[in-house]
Amino acid sequence: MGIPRSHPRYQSLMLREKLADGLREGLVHETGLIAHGRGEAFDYLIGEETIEAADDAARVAAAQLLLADDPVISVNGNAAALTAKECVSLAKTVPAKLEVNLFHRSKGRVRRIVSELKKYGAERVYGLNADSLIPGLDHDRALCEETGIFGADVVLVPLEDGDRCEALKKMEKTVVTIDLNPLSRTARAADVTIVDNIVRAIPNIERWVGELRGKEEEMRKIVKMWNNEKNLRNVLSYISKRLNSLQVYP
Ligand code: PTJ
Repeated sequence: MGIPRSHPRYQSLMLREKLADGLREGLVHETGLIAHGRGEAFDYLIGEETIEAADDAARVAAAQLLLADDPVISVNGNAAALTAKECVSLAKTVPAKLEVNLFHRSKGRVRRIVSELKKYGAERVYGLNADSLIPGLDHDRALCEETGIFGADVVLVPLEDGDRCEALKKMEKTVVTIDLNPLSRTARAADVTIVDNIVRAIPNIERWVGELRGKEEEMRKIVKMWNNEKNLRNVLSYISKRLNSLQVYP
């Protein structure tokens, strides 16, 4: 569909188109469209921009990825449809491994997402040869690779469901998430929650990786000082102040 650039909702409509294309190409699960709708609603509430609290979280996320021994970026259908190129670029910059991990898992969809990431230059993508299980999960999202997510110390899990986030925490991994819903179980269980649209958050983490690389002392300090609960409270307070200040008829 040709959406004119002049359309006031151009960016948002383009993201919908990307997801619809992703569904047709077999990257996105049907329910991914519903998940995106929920994300859109929260994006509206924060003003469809990276707010300060999200930028702070992206900075800590970059520090966590740089300080990690074995960082992994987990990619699902929505993440692949919206940010395959950006995920590959971030993985190369850190460097971090990429693993496809799906809630509604099918071998075909894992294969298609792996190819999509390779199309943008990923050399190795984990996920097809799942040989390990994340303990405590009784659905397919438990399936992962021993040398990928299973063995990682820091995992970036965008657009996640709460269960896996909690299970990864129980494995003593550091979990970084990107979730527009500051009230989700994932947002509350993760060590670092970036409340931002994935399309803005991934490039922003990469920008911070560039800024922080080599500044080990500074990175250790910001990781130590980080309080995720406080940051989520800041997001909620930002949203409520913003809503109070909005006029229905400007
Ligand atoms: O590809 P699969 O099979 O792994 O399935 C992926 C989905 C997203 C369908 C699956 O993980 C799922 O059902 O997720 P949930 O439980 O709906 O959670 C998704 C979260 O991501 C929600 O809290 C949304 O608000 C949030 N979200 C949706 N779109 C975006 C987003 N957060 C950031 N950027 C977005 N574009």
